[in-house]
Amino acid sequence: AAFTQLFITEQQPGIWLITLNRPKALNALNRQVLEQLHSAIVWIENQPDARVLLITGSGDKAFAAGADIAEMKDMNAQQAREFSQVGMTTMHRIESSRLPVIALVNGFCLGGGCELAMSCDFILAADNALFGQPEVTLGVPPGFGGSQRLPRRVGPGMAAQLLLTGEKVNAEQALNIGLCNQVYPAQQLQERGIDMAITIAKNAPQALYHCKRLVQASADQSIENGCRMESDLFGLSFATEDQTEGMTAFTERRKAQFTGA
Ligand code: CO8
Repeated sequence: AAFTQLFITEQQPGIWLITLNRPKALNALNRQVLEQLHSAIVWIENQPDARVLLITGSGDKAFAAGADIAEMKDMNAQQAREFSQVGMTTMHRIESSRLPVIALVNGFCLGGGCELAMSCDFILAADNALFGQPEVTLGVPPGFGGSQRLPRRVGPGMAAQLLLTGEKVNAEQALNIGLCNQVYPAQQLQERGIDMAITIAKNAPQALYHCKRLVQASADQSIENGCRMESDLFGLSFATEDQTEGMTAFTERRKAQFTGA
């Protein structure tokens, strides 16, 4: 496939980076970008050695400044609902990826951009990051899952404040409310993100996937159901070679070499 709106690079063995590439439009998410992003994730997952996925924006101004307003402006209700579904599908595909996915947020991360970042497992931010859900200033609510993912990240009260004011928060404020996990100098963001991805990639792939699913389940299920799911996945992991390798390596006082089997 030709990815005209994205760069896809393997930064380190198994560590893949998708860079949104519409810097002149501050990486605004139009239909083509959303569809290519979806295809790119599937393509990367099909690389057997892929371990971690990073998503960032090209240029030094933006991760993504939202869904493409020019493309949306004249849509009717039916078309808008359909466009929303395209975005929703891509966001859900990221969330349910077999790979850990980290958003590296450089600059503006607004509307659909923030919704994209929140579909990732977690967010690392540059010190110039600006987050927000300014949809209400355009006369609409969020359309790519922001009303559901933001409260899960920052709690309902803070989510309501951000959604109702439409105001932006800077990297430090985003850190304080738990929207991003770390803030780095902009020039270091990519390198630090890759370092964290390398740390993650050393761990057992199936265990990582179980953790990811369990964290997501915690938002939607009773603690009883979530803990039952944890027991099930814990049990399942004892049927993997990586469990044997991980625990054997510990007793042999060496580093485990996980294969994903
Ligand atoms: N869509 C399309 N183009 C955009 C967008 C966008 N979201 N954001 C920026 N651009 C374009 C500008 O039009 C401009 O293009 P040009 O040079 O051709 O005029 C270029 O990017 C640079 O932008 P600015 O000149 O405005 O740069 P500034 O540094 O002056 O300002 C801002 C940067 C503050 C980020 C400003 O561009 C801005 O406010 N952008 C819009 C932010 C926003 O409101 N985002 C939310 C969009 S709504 C949304 O995401 C809903 C998601 C769900 C959709 C549901 C489907 C129906």
